[in-house]
Amino acid sequence: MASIPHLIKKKRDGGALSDEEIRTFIHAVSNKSIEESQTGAMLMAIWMKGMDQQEVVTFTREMMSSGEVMSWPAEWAGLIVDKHSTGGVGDKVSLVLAPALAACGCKVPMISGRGLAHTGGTLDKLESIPGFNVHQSSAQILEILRSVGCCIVGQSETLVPADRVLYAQRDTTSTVDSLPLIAGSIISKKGAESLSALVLDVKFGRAALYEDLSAARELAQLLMKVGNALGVHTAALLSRMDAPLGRCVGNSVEVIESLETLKGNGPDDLMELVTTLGGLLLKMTGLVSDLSEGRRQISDAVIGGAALAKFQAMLQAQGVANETARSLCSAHSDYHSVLRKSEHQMQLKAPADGVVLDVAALTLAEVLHKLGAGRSRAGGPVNHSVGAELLVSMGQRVRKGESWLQLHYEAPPPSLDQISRLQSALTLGSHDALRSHDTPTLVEELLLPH
Ligand code: IUR
Repeated sequence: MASIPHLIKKKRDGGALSDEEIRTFIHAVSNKSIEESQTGAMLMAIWMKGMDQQEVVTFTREMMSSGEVMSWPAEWAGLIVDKHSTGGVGDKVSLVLAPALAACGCKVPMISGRGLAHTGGTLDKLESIPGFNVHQSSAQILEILRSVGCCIVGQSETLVPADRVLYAQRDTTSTVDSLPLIAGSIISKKGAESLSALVLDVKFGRAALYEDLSAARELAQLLMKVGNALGVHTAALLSRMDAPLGRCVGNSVEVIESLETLKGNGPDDLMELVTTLGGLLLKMTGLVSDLSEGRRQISDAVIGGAALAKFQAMLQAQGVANETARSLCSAHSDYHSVLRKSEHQMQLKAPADGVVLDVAALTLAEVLHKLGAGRSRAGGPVNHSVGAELLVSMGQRVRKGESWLQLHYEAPPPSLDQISRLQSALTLGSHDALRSHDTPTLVEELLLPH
């Protein structure tokens, strides 16, 4: 068997690692028989020299096999689905999509993440609901899928342990942004869920992992190839992430917007993404024969209340008291009788007459992160009640002094510089500028498996 220094040298010199060599490396990572310096050196060699497709598939398969691989009852064959997003601002798609898919007959063992850099995390959002428990064992997940059809949980200790080690070391060795390492990390976890179908929401734009559309497309194509090679029917869409999705950014404010969406009052952009991602999954499972029928079924599940009923059942199954879940999901909910409201609110006002031409998601997210909506260190707390709500939409005409952004904050209050950054996130222009400004499409491209 080749020694670890030999494998590092081979990759450093631009060679392709054999299946056996990749297996040796991942085994050494999983059973901790490799030094941290060696893992770091290999990660940097992969970052610099890349991997061919065969290497990425083997790397991903070996990572997947480093821990538990879930198994499901035979009668669910073809119906186990999930989605992955590369991270956005105001992206609350999972909270609406998981119950909508369950209402359409799918089984959704959704494994989500926490906030990363300026982007929000689904688990952080759900934890603003008192009692919600993201830690569920495999046996509990199976039971929730049997009784409800969907759950949203964190990655357990036993699922892809090699990713836990590699991910932490990628962070400290500046090797996060490597296509093979990203693909291995994301798809190994989805493979370990033993999915029938997976849809990827790969973002591009100013607040996305990759600003450039072609770079996002390259990642999407690689993720699709690796997913399909591992036997998961995988499709992707490329969606724009310049402005926040919906009107709310934060944790509990996004839960409220998700609940409103499940009550039929969702913003158009969020509904478009939910119905497209869900429609693709319904088509891939064979539950519908074309995308437009899939979109219609997802939309009906959301508008008609079936998805809301699933969401309520999921909350109860994941530890939320029945009375709390009922109150959040009732028609005229007083959300703040359940979700903690921030101690302070402030309304920012438009500085002049004009038309809203742009809302910069990245600027909003960075300021909110500093105000406590995100983590200042790995494993640190988030303040669930910090967030912002846009009171205007793109293209809307506003008057000088009109409130356009509601900020929810706690001590210490935002500095003058932070307020001015928030103000600069919204761009005002003339009506003529709006006319010459094409409304950008949200979903730019669909990439379907053959
Ligand atoms: N999310 C993951 O699970 N893995 C990654 O490498 C990235 C995001 I970037």
